[in-house]
Amino acid sequence: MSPLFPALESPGEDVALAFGDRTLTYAQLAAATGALAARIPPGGRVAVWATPTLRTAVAVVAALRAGAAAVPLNPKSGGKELGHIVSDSAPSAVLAAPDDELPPGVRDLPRIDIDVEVPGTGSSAAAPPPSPPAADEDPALIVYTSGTTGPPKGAVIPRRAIASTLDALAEAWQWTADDVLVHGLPLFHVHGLVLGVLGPLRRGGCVRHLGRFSTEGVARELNGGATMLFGVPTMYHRIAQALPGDPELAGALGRARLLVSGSAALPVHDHERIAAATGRRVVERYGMTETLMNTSVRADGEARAGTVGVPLPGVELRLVEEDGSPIASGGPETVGEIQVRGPNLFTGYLNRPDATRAAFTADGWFRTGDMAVRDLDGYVRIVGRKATDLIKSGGYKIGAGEIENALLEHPGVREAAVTGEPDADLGERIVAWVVPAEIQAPPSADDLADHVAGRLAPHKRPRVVHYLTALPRNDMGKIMKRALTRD
Ligand code: MCA
Ligand code: AMP
Repeated sequence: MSPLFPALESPGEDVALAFGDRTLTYAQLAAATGALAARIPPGGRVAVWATPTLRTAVAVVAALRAGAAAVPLNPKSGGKELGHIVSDSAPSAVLAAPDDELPPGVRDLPRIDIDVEVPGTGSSAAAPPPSPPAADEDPALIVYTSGTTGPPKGAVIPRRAIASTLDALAEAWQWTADDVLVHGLPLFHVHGLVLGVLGPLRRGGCVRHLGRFSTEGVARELNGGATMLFGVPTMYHRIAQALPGDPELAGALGRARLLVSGSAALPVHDHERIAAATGRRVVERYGMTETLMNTSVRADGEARAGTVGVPLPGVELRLVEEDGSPIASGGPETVGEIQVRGPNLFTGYLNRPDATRAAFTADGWFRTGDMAVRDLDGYVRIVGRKATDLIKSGGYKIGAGEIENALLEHPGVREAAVTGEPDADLGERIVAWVVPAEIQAPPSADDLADHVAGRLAPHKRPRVVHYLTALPRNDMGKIMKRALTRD
């Protein structure tokens, strides 16, 4: 296929990546990724120890230039989660910075040190042509995503999907090489990595990564020439909270060309508070790991609070009834499940033909599990999810089942159920309902949070723990989550 990053073919001196004061021009990026790509076995899979750093961005681009698929690993994942991802994806090597300390399991993989300091930008600029050349359908990324039960599944994202979603967003957002994007998102998920790093590089523009999200960092970069901001609703909530006492932040946001929110619903209250303080309306877009981006409010469209806009170019979207039949002419009162079809879709879950089959209809529509209505002019409004066992917290998708399983592995837990409840900052917070093994000596909430954080990931830890003497169950023995109340 044509290169994913045309600007790396004849690279110039414009800045491509900035992480704090570490920057790389396109010429330097071409040299660094060219040299690294030559050390990556083409065609297979390589893991990337995905810290929010310049090195991770270089590693992923190098893997793509080598024709390999990158498997980003969250460095904060616990042993159980990392162990599953490494054994499921079986990477031939791990790309990591020389000073990264890798945990057991990851440490045992052959290691390729990521070097971003490549002397000279001439002869090593071009990556060696992969053999055979990477094709459109070849996997580019394997990104692990939670389901309602069981361990996370690896979504196989082909090169074609990345190219098509980024080009569709460019059209919808009038996104060009002149744009400078600022964000502080993690680089092991689609939002921060595909949209936030590969997006600017495909356009030949620039990304400035904050390392860690802060309203100060956002204000500094937008006041210093950045034109776009990407964030999850938790970040916009924190911005909305800070705005009343921070005129510099309000001025910075007012100056931006585009403020984009995604990964979860942006509360209307935060949308309106930001609009009132800055004169700018946040644009929402809707996507999934499996589908990349499906809809967005367009840069030249109306940013209506509570809507995720219209289908992106090339994306077919329909709402269906519970029995799967399409809703022909809906309207703002008719709720249906969103199904999508198009070149933005993944090819399937790694090693999970059963889950892949279940995710698609016979004629190739992907079942998102998101429930929505359509305004009369086609704007999509997401109103909920089919599965109550999927929790979105801080923009991360978390399956109740994987946390329940982790809790049950704690010796002090006899029974466990996990739910999500509304949280002004995180959207939803994880709540654990636990029947202790010894009612008189229950494990503490901190102990249970540490246990889950250490096995899975810190963002999957319960924020609230309720202790019960028994879980409410129906006649079949199934836990009735809707009946959960404090003892
Ligand atoms: C606290 N911490 C702990 C524990 N308690 N660590 C271990 N064990 C514990 N018991 C640590 C955390 O690791 C973290 O460390 C710090 O305390 C604070 O954690 P927390 O409160 O959880 O988070 P936060 O720092 O307040 O983060 C909020 C956030 C974050 C920045 C909004 O949730 C975030 O980055 N979200 C982005 C999610 C995302 O990218 N989703 C995209 C999915 P430390 O301080 O060291 O960090 S892709 C997707 O959804 C689709 C495609 C789409 O549409 O985009
Ligand atoms: P993930 O599996 O982490 O990629 O999360 C995908 C899910 O995030 C979708 O199925 C939606 O439920 C949710 N999502 C993403 N963007 C939005 C948005 N703008 N509004 C509401 N929900 C969203």
